[in-house]
Amino acid sequence: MLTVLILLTGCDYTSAPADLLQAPAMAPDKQQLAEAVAAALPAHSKLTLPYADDRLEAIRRIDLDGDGVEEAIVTYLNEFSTPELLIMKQSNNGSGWTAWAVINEPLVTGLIWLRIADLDDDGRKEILVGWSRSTGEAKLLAVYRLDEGQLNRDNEGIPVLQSVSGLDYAAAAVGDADGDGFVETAVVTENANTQEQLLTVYKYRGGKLQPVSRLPLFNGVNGYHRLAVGKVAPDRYGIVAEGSVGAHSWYTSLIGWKDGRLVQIYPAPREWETAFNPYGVRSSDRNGDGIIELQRLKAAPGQNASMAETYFISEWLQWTGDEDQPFQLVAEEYTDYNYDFSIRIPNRWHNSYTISRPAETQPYGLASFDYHNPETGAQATWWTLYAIPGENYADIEEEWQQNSRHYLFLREAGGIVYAALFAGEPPEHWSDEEKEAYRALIPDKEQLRSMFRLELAEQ
Ligand SMILES: [Ca+2]
Ligand SMILES: [Ca+2]
Ligand SMILES: [Ca+2]
Repeated sequence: MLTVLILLTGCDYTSAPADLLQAPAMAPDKQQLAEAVAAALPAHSKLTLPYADDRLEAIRRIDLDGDGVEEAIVTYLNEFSTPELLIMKQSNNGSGWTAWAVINEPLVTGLIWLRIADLDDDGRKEILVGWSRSTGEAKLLAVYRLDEGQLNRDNEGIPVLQSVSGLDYAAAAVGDADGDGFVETAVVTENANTQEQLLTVYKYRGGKLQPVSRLPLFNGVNGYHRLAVGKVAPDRYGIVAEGSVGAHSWYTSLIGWKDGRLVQIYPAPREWETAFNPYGVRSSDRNGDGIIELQRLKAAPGQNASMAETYFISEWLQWTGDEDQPFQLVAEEYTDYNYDFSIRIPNRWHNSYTISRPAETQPYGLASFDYHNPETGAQATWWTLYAIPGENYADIEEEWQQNSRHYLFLREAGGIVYAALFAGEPPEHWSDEEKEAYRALIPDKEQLRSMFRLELAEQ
């Protein structure tokens, strides 16, 4: 229905998978909005998503002005493939949607980031937009607010909402950075001449982003790409900054406060090298307790493989705020970024497991989870995670059944069946004690099910 309508009105949804933009079965009010959007956008526009965004909606509904009625913000590429935003308002009697204003900026090439938050706690939300500009120019972070006074008309008579504040930036995030209950904006800027990487925390006051504190960051990065802002220990707030280094490494830094000024908490000078990871990391609140954990990659023990073939385990570390024991391990996981799943490692496995490449005779096997005794060197597979194309699963399942193998269907998603195949018994020549240790740690089916998590589906 929607697709047909959109094609008729001259814009289409092909810039992102259609199912990311709208649920297939649309409630009538959603459909009404989608029709209004299609009619309001210029011919040959395409809905788009900010490319560093975790919300997969090109049409977002949110009450911007605090009057209890939702507005809609639409992100799209106009007929010249230039990114713009359209704000739609509902008519007073709730009978429909009308275009209120467009947000655009001269000479921008891409829409990076969009956040909507009440920055000054006045009950009205501000709109933060990260724009990319042509090569060699810093990205632009601009703040907008619904205000008739900020409306100008462009030469075609279309109302355009002017930004109230704007600055160059490399990375930005919004959140309560200092624990005062209000949101701040954390921004990293890079100076192309001096290579300086500067973190600034801003409060939005009097219609402007006002700097509160600044801290130079480690500048041996290609650039900082991700910031996370909020609670970083049970009673501490701050910022986690992550940047790429060299070809594929990443660097992580945790910044907190001392006497109202930003200070670097991690890495401390003596643990400098621990802040580097061999591949990309994304620190976040992984265990759902409201506190951001640092992600750290370590090679699964007992491997003798090239870097590219090595399995890495993610350790999720939470800052305690205590100087003697500054970090606490809250979770270990194995994540496969090609197939987008994670295996949560049970605590009882810690120091008794590793991950290995499944034997060549096992097609579709991605990773084997092994008993591993670091003292004796004993290692044997408990079970192997399979990702099997849906059309092949029946054949493989039949083979497993004919061979009386124990296996577990975990999930089917995106045409892939995820399943676990149990290995069986530990090697004959092991000591009884080692065999017992092996058996004691085999997960049962319920435990294994709870260890498996599909990242995309469960975000
Ligand atoms: Ca506000
Ligand atoms: Ca705050
Ligand atoms: Ca957490």
